[in-house]
Amino acid sequence: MRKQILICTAVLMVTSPLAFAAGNPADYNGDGRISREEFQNQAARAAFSADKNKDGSIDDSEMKLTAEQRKAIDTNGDGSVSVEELQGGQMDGFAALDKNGDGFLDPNEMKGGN
Ligand SMILES: [Ca+2]
Ligand SMILES: [Ca+2]
Ligand SMILES: [Ca+2]
Repeated sequence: MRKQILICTAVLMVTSPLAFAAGNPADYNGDGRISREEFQNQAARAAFSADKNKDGSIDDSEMKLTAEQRKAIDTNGDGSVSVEELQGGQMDGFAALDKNGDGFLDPNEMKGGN
């Protein structure tokens, strides 16, 4: 269940409709797959841009998270979601999405399909 929440968040952050408008900008080398490094890059950019007031944490006005999502991402349990925790949550999502474990997300894996 916890995994599912993180996957949703990760997919939401990294594969937003905007990201897919002109191919996928996360795919920097254009090989049609997202490597772990490419995903991490995009996750970092997404997390930093989500923190609009640049205070290092993501509050409710900056990203709509359910109480469950917030709890799952807040790994140190201090009640706030930091930029680092958000990135960490997304990388958990990468691991879960990479079904064949080859370190790349192919288009099917990105869609969260089987
Ligand atoms: Ca790539
Ligand atoms: Ca903030
Ligand atoms: Ca925290």
